[in-house]
Amino acid sequence: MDIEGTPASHGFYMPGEFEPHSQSWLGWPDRSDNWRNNAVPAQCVFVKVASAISKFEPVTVCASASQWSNARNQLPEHIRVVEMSMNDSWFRDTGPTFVVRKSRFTTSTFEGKVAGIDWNFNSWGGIDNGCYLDWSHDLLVAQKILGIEKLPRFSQSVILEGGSIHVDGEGTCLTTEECLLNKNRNPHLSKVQIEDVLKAYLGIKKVIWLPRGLYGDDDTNGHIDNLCCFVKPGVVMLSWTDDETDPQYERSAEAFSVLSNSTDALGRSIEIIKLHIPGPLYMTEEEANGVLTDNEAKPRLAGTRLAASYANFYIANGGVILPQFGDQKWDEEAIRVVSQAFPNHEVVGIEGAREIVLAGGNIHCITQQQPTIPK
Ligand code: KQY
Repeated sequence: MDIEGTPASHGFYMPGEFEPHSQSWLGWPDRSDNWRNNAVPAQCVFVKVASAISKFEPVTVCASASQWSNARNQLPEHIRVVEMSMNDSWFRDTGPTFVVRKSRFTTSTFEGKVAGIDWNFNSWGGIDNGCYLDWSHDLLVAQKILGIEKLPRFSQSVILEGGSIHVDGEGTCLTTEECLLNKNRNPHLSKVQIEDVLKAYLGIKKVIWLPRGLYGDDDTNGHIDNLCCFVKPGVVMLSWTDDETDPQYERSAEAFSVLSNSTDALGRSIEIIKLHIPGPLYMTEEEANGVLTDNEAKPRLAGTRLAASYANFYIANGGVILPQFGDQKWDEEAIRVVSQAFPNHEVVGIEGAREIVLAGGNIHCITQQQPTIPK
């Protein structure tokens, strides 16, 4: 059901990821010009991620027709597998942004307390700058998910990926100028106009703009979800490095400065928890050679610095699903820092998350939470 008006005008807002979910959605990777070795290693990691999340909440994995049987065979039985066409499997960005409301507005034309925003999408930058040339199936993913769940849909022509926003569910949104103000997304919109869209669609009151995302996150032009996230209202976990010679240092330091000089929508100052990045990690010759080269997808080059961060985790009901990169020191430190920040969650490290980074994202980017109906 398509709804006229904005989510906020019907009383909807986007809850924080740390609030309760009814389920989580993932796609199934298969394109061999982005996932090395015909996506076989990546599929193993997606199985690990989906299985880990399913210990905390129901999971649905969507796979294209040619991959449905393969996905079904690899995934545990309690995970639902649905056939769905897609160009790639980044459901944070192509899935709906779910919104909720606590009661029906008297002016609202329909019942229901959960709905979804179906943003426009251009493959992270369009024909000239994007990751692949045909995103026609991706454009329908959000609508299909909302159709399966029989949930109302708010369609929006503005290009926006879910990985470019984080909210605290209490009126504050975090994003980066590098992505949302990039001319390859919505060149016709000013910063104020973009803020107005975020307010009307996410039901927020304040946007905190960080200048840039993670160093090397060129696929997404600096998505916020690779740099930082809300642990809870008033507390942000920020990717960090102590190495001042690392180009990431300047980016993290400027984000730290903006956050520490900001208040949130409720006027609170923001507590910042530093989460040290791994590495630096680089794409090997063997990894780059495993990716099929064609004229459809962005080429992958050996020696490229990987946009790897632990902040790209998924918060499930009572669990945090955290990337691990085979960097013993920083992997262990990330488990320690995240466990301390989420004392009521079990932190589950996913070994082999490097496979997802090789294709340009991580665990948060491949997942999409569907919130429960609020009380
Ligand atoms: O960071 C994300 N939310 C998605 C990454 C997409 C990379 C496409 N190659």
